[in-house]
Amino acid sequence: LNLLYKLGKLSAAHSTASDSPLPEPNVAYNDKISLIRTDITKLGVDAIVNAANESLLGGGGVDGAIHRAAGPGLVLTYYEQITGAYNLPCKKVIHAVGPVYSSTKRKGKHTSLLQGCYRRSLELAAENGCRSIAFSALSTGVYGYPSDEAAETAIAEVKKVMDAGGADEIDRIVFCSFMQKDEDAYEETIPEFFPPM
Ligand code: AR6
Repeated sequence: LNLLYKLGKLSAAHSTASDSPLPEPNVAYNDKISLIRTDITKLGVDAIVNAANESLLGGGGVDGAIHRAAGPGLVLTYYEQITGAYNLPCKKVIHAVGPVYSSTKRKGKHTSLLQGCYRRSLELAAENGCRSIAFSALSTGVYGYPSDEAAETAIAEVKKVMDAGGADEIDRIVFCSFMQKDEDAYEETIPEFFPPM
């Protein structure tokens, strides 16, 4: 993959971009955006974004993994949109409730809900002094959002926030995928919005 060629340069940049160590991303698109396929609970970024639900009690998927790795303290504070990370290596967890996908619903509705998750998470990260953030692929598991549509919405919204200066205080934005289908969707879509350096 020709996008891998910047990895050497990227890892040098990473050591200064944040005081949180991060495993080598799979692909770097510029100094700020990268893609990694891993278990998000292992990432030592300032904030990870959980794909939560409205019950506030945790659940399956990435939510369950985060709760198991964080330990029981997380449940106590989970009514907040941003919490401490307890036993996780990150510093904060942002709990975003993505939309349930329905192909029969008006497309604009779930698109705007998913956009709001990415926008609000970046706002919360910036407000809380987080310099690095890793997003799980919100709504693409139990909530059934098609990977390509979700990736396009996620990446376009992050770019929009960046272009408006809303992520100026954030050094690193990581799209963390877990399944091959989501990694493929990001790999295809990110270069449309962030051409490789
Ligand atoms: N690290 C990173 N990504 C993960 C991990 C992990 N450890 N485990 C799963 N994923 P989902 P949703 C990916 O179902 O669709 C929960 O029960 C997964 O491959 O976790 O937003 C909540 O409590 C997928 O790409 O979240 C809600 O009830 C992505 O995380 C509901 O599921 C999101 O899949 C939310 O559904």
